[in-house]
Amino acid sequence: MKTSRSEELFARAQTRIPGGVNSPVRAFRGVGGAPRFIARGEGSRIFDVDGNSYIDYVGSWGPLLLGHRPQPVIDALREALESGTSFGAPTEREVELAELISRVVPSMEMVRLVNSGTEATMSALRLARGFTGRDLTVKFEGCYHGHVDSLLVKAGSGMATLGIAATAGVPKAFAETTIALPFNSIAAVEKTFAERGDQIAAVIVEPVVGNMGCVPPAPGFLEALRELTTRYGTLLILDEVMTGFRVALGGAQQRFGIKPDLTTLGKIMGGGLPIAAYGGRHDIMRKVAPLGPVYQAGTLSGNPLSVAAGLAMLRYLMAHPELYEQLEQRAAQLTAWVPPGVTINRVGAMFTYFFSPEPVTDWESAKKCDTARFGRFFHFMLERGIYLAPSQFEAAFLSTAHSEEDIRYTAAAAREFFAA
Ligand code: HOZ
Repeated sequence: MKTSRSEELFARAQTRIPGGVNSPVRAFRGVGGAPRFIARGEGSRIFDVDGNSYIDYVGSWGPLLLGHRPQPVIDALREALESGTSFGAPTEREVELAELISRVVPSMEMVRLVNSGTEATMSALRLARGFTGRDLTVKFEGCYHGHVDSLLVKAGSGMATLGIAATAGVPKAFAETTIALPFNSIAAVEKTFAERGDQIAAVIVEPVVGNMGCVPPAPGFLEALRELTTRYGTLLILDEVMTGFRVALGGAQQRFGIKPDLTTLGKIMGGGLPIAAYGGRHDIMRKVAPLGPVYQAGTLSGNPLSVAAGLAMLRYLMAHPELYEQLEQRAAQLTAWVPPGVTINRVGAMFTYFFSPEPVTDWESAKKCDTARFGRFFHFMLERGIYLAPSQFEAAFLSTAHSEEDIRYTAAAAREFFAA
């Protein structure tokens, strides 16, 4: 496979961009080698600058539930572009998008649009502190909620990939407002609440973790979080940036029947454009400026292009509920065969091949994976035109554009690797 143009670009990029990339995991440090520079995408495939084509299981890290360049999103963007790119003033479509989100995710009684998942979690957390008058947050080891200062404690995703336990640049006082507990441990949460429950503003959790690889909640875990937070007057924030509109139309909260106080959304809700949202109970959201004292703002918030793409995406998903069954079946087909020495976790159309024979239920078990072998698997698949996330600690994402043939080809390549 010829990769010289990607290599050239990577060398050039590294002189002007830290690590040659604009988000760390893309640098391939978790698997070695030079990243492929992508020229375009279509359906289930991406094409690099050397002309190689890959079946794409990254899907822009989750947003592309309909694959690359889905017609409804492209049409909506073309139309929106005719009217302007940014106004910094309210538009009709923002109202429509907020209404639609509330309809699909009923716990989001009011919604504020922002530009990225990081902004959504940062704002939700500030709101939780402003609403409760408390400072502490409980998060879970291996969960990643964007690069919010106080949440970069034992975080997953790039921090896990690069082995950074606590990032430089976060004041100690900020980090000390966060209590990181093992995911899926009800006992740890109960103990923490018994000791400091009256100081905890929020519990924030990825209801299905995507950022240490895919790790589902143990039966009863989310329910216990709901019960404990209610008992102590703490807000429960479900970070559905990855799971929203993916594990079910109404996200993980629909799939697992949990009603959070606040929700954060991103990725799919923008149809591949930068947009995110936070929202929840009326009484909490009414604390957000200009109604209340919790300040949050943004010039590009509710950007007309992102809103148009998001509306087109969500309308399509609402009109085609059957696609979730198709995604479920295809993902089940792809992950049906469990290779020796591997654990596969899957929830709907997100999954991870963990290179560990043990169940992976939290960060302690995830970090036991054989990352060097994962790296060899990654490159074996890449050479065969299959593009997986370049880290053991990220999830793979399936789209409706992945055909049965894509799935068969991918499964056959995986069997070939494990047979060798
Ligand atoms: N950290 C995000 C995935 N969990 C985004 C990675 C990227 O866009 O490079």
